[in-house]
Amino acid sequence: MSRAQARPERWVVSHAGVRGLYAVTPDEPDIGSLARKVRKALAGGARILQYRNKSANAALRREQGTALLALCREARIPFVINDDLDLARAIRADGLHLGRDDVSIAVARAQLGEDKLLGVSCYDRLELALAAREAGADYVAFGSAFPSSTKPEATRAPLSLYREARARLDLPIVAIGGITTENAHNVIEAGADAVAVISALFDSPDIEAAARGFSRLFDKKNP
Ligand code: TZP
Ligand code: MG
Repeated sequence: MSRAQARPERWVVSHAGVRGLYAVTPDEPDIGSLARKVRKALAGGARILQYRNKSANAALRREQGTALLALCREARIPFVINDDLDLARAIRADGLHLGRDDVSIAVARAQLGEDKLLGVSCYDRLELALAAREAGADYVAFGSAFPSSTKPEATRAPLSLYREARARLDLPIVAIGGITTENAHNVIEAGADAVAVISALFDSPDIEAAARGFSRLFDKKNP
């Protein structure tokens, strides 16, 4: 049985599921406030949620991850954990997002199983994406697409990289970094299947409207 066939059917954790607005959480210590923000992003059409909190300790991450997983189950969208394999395992999240300082795809796959979604940060490097694909990644992310106030030190990925990746990869491509409803069309036209967004979504005075604005940008693109 292929990996796609083996995946659970309660929600679409498949290549096709990585498309549209990919909401990534801000470092927010207060669970109530974080959950309220995420509810709005989901109401506005976010298609996938990543829990990323670089400031929280393991106990807070567990508490927040558990709360957000429940919201994603209700909304029937995949819930992905950034960095933390142990947390992804413990709460049975739908997937894990890995960067260069995290465990390998092989280790994550072995520990999480075939039905989980594994994403890999590839910065500005197509060769990392090609290797990630070989190692069994389900999607790859390139960025920072634009200057990011959340991660100002991030390497910049030129638009030409998204085009080249689109031509050479049959995996979903996620663009991240400084993406707003005004500039997102550039990465979508260059081949990104999804836009991963923190500040332009969660710092917005109207998170639901912002999410809707991002989601609408994908209406014209074929699924
Ligand atoms: N990786 C590259 S830029 C970035 C990450 C995690 C931060 C994205 O946040 P924002 O606020 O959408 O620029
Ligand atoms: Mg990481």
